[in-house]
Amino acid sequence: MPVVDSAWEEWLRTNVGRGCSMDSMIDSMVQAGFAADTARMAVRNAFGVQPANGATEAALPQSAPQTYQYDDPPVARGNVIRAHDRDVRVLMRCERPQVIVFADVLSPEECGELIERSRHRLKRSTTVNPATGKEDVIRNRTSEGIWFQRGEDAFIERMERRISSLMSWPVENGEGLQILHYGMTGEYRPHFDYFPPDQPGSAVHTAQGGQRVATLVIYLNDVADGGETIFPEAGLSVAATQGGAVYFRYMNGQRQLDPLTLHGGAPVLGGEKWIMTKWMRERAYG
Ligand code: PD2
Ligand code: ZN
Repeated sequence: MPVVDSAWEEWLRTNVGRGCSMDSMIDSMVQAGFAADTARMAVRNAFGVQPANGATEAALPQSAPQTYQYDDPPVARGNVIRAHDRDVRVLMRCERPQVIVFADVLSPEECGELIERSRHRLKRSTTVNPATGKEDVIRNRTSEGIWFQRGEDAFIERMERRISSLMSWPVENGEGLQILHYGMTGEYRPHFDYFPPDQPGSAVHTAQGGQRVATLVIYLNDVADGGETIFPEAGLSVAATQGGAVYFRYMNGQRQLDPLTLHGGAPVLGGEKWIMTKWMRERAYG
């Protein structure tokens, strides 16, 4: 008989976030071989329900979180967006999840300069451990990275002004720019960029600036093969082309988080991959 291990806990969290009903989740677990009582208890726990003795399913409070409500993203409409000092072309917009693909966010010279400034400063990337909030080097993320401080110099400040204008979100709410390098086979397995609200480690990160609301990943080189940014729940894949970028927004005006923004960096199958990432917060950061 299966047990409710960390993989099942993740499944429970994801499906609650997606707005699945308790009954459908209990059915799925029973079909997977769980005893009905075990399945019911695990699902009720995941919904945060503590039934009084003898309470029936029908009498339980409806505590399922609402499904994510898509409100208008802040990014300007149109096929070309004037972003501070540069015209950026829109290649694709997806409404659910909210994803926008851009071309020409950076010039080839700007991409080259960012790579050259970073090459000698790279360190193996870390990921936030959701339980502790500490940074861990883990297998899910085989890349090396560096951070630029916000407004570190005039060049970085110009990049930040452009990105802020494109994302229509204040420069002050941005984390410092991060550069990542992936070698052959390097990847970043699917994850959320927001801090999971139900995990104790997230409070450390949201104490300053609040939750992350949106991400812009900018590609600094053409990747010969693989290395796409993938959105497995949406069936979307964005190819890495120099100066292009993918924007995705996962927090709406009601502070709900969109589970369809699960995303990853597919393994690099040929050549290497350089990206620059900007994460925006709810409020001023840093
Ligand atoms: O390298 C990427 O394409 C990628 C994909 C998903 C980067 C990130 N997430 C990230 O840095 O959060
Ligand atoms: Zn990410």
